[in-house]
Amino acid sequence: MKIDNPSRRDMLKSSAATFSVVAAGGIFAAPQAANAALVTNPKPLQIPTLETGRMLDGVRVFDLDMQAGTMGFFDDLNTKTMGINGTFLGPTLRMSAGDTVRMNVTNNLHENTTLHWHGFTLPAISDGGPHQEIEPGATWSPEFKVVNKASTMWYHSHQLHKTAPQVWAGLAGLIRIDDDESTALDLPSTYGVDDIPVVLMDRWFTESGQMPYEPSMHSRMMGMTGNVPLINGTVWPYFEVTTRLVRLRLLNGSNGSIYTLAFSDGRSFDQIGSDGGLLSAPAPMRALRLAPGERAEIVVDMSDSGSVMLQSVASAGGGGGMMRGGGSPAFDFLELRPGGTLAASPQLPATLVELPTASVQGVSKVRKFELQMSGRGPFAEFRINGESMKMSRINEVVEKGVDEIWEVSNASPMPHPFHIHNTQFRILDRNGQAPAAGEQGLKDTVLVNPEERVRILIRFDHYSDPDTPYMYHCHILEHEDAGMMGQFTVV
Ligand SMILES: [Cu+2]
Repeated sequence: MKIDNPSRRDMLKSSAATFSVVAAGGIFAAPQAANAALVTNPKPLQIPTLETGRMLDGVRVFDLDMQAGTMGFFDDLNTKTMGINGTFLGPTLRMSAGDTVRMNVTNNLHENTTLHWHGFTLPAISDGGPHQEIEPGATWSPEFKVVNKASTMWYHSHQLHKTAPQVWAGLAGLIRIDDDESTALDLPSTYGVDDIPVVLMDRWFTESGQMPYEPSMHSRMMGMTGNVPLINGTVWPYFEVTTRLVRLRLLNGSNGSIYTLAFSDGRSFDQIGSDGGLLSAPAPMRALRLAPGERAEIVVDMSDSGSVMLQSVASAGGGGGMMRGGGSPAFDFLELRPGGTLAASPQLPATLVELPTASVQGVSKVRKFELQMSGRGPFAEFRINGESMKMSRINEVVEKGVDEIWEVSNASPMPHPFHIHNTQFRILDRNGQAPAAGEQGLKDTVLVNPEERVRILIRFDHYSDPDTPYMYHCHILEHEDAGMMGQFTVV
């Protein structure tokens, strides 16, 4: 398949050049856009409000208002945005395993929307997918028990054909789940102090500071990417570090960018968690590839007291070039700036949680999913197993409580992050090779590279409903909106 010019590589090159950082007066000087209008000084990282909800008859209740507003990303410019209980993104919702939660989601927008609890195991009617539309002025109040483990989840719009523009505008937020196991571990866990929410995104800003959702033909094919990196909605943020160890809860909340994350001085860090919870042991690494929808919790040691930049490093990816390998853009995301003497941190535990071995012994049910792109420009088609998403079609019926192997293969020339609702699965292998340490834990989204076949071990333990389906789909939101999505029920 051939993709139109301009190539993504050229686009990324020019954006990197436009926003390059020059060293002057400090390790990292204020970056300035070539366009004089898009100016800002480095700003303290915005930490989303931590909401613990209110207790009502033993139920933890969150009130979430989806609304339009404006945001001052740049000096003297107001950008039209959407947010939840605010003008861009939403609060971090904190809950504990075993809680029963109720979400009162009110749609104050002028269009239909939904709110999906990404990563959660929950009843299909509470999932917040395309079947749980909320009309303007209406309130939707799903209730479910938190059966997931301590983890970093998130919530975002999942409106049919409109997920990409609505998330682009800002309809997303983080969820933090704690449990007894995580609380007993001596990990950095003070929100906003040594346990930091890090929502990674990029947005395309116009000269007037607006970020309209107007994808080119190229962006519809490759996923919408931007020229300005944002962390928690902050342009050019720094975080003042006060402790020796810092835990970052990373979410790739972008529409279509795969980031290769690393620190500017090449220091190593430990990954301690994946999408659905903590790993069995810290996994040391120097770079981490994070695709849209994926989360990773990492711990970085700041005891040397030097400033360091969390970057997305330009990479052509594996497999020979941007198109085949899924390259990442060059962005300076977040400066970690130690201030004064750092408070001592407990040593990172050598082991974290016990995870059962992912074994295929006795598993006989295998389902195959092939990710497909065909055509180009206005005739581009996005399918899974030959079918584009159709609300009235149930593609798969899965039996509750039965182990299955899902084989996800990529027959297209670019990588796709494959996300499955209502589950945390385990990656068995990629083209027969065992996954890297950071991918051996609980996952709900897995990046499938071109010509790759990823096998996962999956089971739906908790709920059944023959009428309401869950989704599986590519988490490049332009692909999802264009039909790279299917539906399954659990019976
Ligand atoms: Cu895709």
